[in-house]
Amino acid sequence: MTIGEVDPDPAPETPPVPVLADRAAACADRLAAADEVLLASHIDADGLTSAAVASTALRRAGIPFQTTFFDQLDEASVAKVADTDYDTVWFTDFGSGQLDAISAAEREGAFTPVIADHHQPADAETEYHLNPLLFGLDGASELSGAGAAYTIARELESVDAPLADGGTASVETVAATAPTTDEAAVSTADAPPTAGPRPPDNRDLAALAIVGAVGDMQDSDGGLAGANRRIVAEGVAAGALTEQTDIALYGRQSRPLPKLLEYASDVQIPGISNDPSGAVSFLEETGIDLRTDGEWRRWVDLDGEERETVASALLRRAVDSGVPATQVNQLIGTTYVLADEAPGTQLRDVSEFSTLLNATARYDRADVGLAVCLGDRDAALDRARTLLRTHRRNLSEGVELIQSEGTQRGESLQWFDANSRIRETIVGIVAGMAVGAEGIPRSVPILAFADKTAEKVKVSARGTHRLVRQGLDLSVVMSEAAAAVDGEGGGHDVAAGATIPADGKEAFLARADELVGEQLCEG
Ligand SMILES: [Mn+2]
Repeated sequence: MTIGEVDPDPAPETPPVPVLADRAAACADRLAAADEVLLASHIDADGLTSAAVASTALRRAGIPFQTTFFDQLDEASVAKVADTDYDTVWFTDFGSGQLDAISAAEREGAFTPVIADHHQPADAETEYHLNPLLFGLDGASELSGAGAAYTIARELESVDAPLADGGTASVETVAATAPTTDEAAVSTADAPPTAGPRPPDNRDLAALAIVGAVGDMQDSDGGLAGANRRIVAEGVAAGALTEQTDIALYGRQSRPLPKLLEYASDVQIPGISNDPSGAVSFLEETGIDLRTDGEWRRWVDLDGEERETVASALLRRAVDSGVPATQVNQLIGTTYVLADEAPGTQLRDVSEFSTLLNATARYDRADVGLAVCLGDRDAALDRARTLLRTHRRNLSEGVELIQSEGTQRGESLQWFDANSRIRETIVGIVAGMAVGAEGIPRSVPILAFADKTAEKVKVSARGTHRLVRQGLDLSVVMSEAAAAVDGEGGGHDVAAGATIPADGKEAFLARADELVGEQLCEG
């Protein structure tokens, strides 16, 4: 196993995604011209990192702003935004899919939108709309919401910062509460401004942009690709990120060695995966020291030689037990490390960082996740870790529930109705994790329903890249099937969601089944 790094980009003045540069510059100019900006972002790991990238860039540029989060941008939340006094609203990690509602508000003079998103745009237009899909890039795999925000952040560098370095501290840096309920108005709350001098450029924010991309699962098939690779290169050049070839198991930084192997679920290795004593005896056979002062060591505690010993033994074991070569190859992959974070913490590894953020966002604590992104390593980080423990328990209980009950089969899809037994904010993650287990085939997409309110149901849909290659586009399925029952939906081809009236479930399901059937038949 060798450790390799990407070539550092020698030219910080080169835009990270050249094809987006003009649009990013126009967006930055519009933001710089605003008296005060309302920053509205999505509640998930990509949305939180988007908000962190955007708010740090605004603060450094001396542009006053407030931040707010929505778990879903719909007509009601756009109306709430329109009711505020802000004349400029920067939407990150959402906005494109709701462009019809947003551009209608713009035409009425409510606000000027600036959008940094990567979801499928609705059929409407606005001037300051930055989305990779508008420029021939793949929004599902090449650039995330945080990456889109990053391209604008790089253009905001050239904006003067009269207040930020003026010492008067009159710039109000504001983090958000989490107005996720339907009743909540746009609300914002004070947060301590992040200290420190303004760096020479915003390339350090590439690290957060990559956490967002990985949080949106853009690193499948051997690391990040496309526009994301340029952002990685900028992060490496700025010293914020390192790229390594390493064992591709979740938890390299924080999990005890036996758990690292036991919990690894992407590639099933007989006698190790889901086998606590098997994982321990496998490690004992490698002959490396497994404990320090009685405590299990973690992957990050091993030196290069020890890592190589364990990785080679693991590959050998996989091959010997008949794991297909394509899967064996997946055990080693490209990993990304946040160079400034302490080794052995979740923040050091982009995958673990993004999971930590999801654990805050999905439990109405976007403020905690944002504070961690902005540098809080005390109370907010403690709180985030507690939330993560709860999140893990809920995920494994949710997966167990789906596995024990199995899915219902339609013609072209499978579905599971969790009612209130799985939180609607994590039902999509749970459905994705459950796919591939016994009785839950990968050959058709899965739809999972969970109650949102008494009247509304959340639907999360997950497919596979193979199904997408066969023609599946869940973004279209969710938006069209939702429209058929007066709901709203959208997202990506491989993962999408909708909110529908509770009494529209059956009609929604029938329409979705039909649409998936048509897509897979034509594709
Ligand atoms: Mn996203």
